[in-house]
Amino acid sequence: MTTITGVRLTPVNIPRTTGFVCGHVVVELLTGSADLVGVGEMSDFQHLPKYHVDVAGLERTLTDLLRGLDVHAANELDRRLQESFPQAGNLYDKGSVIKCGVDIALWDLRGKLAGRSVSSLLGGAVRPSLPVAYPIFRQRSAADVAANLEVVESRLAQGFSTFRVYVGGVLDLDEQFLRRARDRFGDRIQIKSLDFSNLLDARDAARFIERTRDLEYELVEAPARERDAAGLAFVRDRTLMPVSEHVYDGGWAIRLAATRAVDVLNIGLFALGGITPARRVIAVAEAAGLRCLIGTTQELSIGTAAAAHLGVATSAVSVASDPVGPLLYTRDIVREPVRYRDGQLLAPDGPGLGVSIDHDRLAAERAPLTWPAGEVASVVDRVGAPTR
Ligand code: GAE
Ligand code: MG
Repeated sequence: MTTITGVRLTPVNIPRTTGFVCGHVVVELLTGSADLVGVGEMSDFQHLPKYHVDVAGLERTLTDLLRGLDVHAANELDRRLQESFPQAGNLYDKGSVIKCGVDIALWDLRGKLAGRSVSSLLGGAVRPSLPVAYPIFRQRSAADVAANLEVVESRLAQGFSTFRVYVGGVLDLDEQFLRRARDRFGDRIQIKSLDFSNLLDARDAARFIERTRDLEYELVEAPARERDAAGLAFVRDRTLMPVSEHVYDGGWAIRLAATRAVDVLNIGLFALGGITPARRVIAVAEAAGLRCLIGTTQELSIGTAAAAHLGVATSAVSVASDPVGPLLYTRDIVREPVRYRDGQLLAPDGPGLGVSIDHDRLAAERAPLTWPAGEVASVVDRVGAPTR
């Protein structure tokens, strides 16, 4: 029996290429053997509401919660995590981010003990790699439109041909970007989705879809206010566009299925609390005949590796997924970052998640999580440095 002897949490602040700094917490589950440590990541706490968790206090809490438990006591470990961090029912619930970090470290540990990759523990890969869509962040000025067209050009040259376009801010600029992208790149690019991020109500989202539907995109994500299943169903029926929405818990997944509000469930490990609860939601999708994609908050390599293992081992994931964090951040804290090939994310070879912490890098990045003064809009859009 291998027991958990302690939990080590290390906060890091990693800037994106846009200058926006995201705080993450690296998780190490200790076992008493220096050679056997489970690694996880509480990814991207830089979402509203604008506060951070007390990392030292959380480390003590998690140590008390997990110490002495058998690594293979998955039911008891999950019960304790769910009981102590109940689902809040919103996308950026910090409790879910915390559970996710621990859960993926437990999968890593079990994989290391078995000498097998996490995807192998999940039943084996059903595809060699995970197709992903590269995100184009929301246009806030005419200059953004021009700059984002260049992003498409350069990512195309690197093998990414599927894009996800954030919309719902300045609609005229959104439309301008979409039209110019189609004119310039034609069918060399696929637009997987317009992601409305719940910024518009359903009627306004439907109007925008009607005015841009000639631009050929595969689906629309979150085209209604948060938790408005009736609004999503309205958009789906009115526009006949396939709809995807983020899932925050099993109850919401069941409601989305029962109200015929969506075609696709967006399965974000950060939102659901890790691989273990995500599998329960995937079972709902399978029972309801819905397709899935693996969503993202934009993780570093550890969180992205977890998404990759789940994605390659889940046949319901038949829509391009979203995790491209390692391409958006300027630095990482692992020895070998996860890799992308021809627009697909590769699940690292195991054992476990197949990524290992570079302790020099981790020490260099270690710093308290902070919230510099800045505009809420830049937090939502993930584009500007959150400083004035
Ligand atoms: O890049 C980001 O951090 C985004 O905010 C991200 O968390 C979400 O947009 C997410 C989504 O699909 O809504 O990727
Ligand atoms: Mg989204």
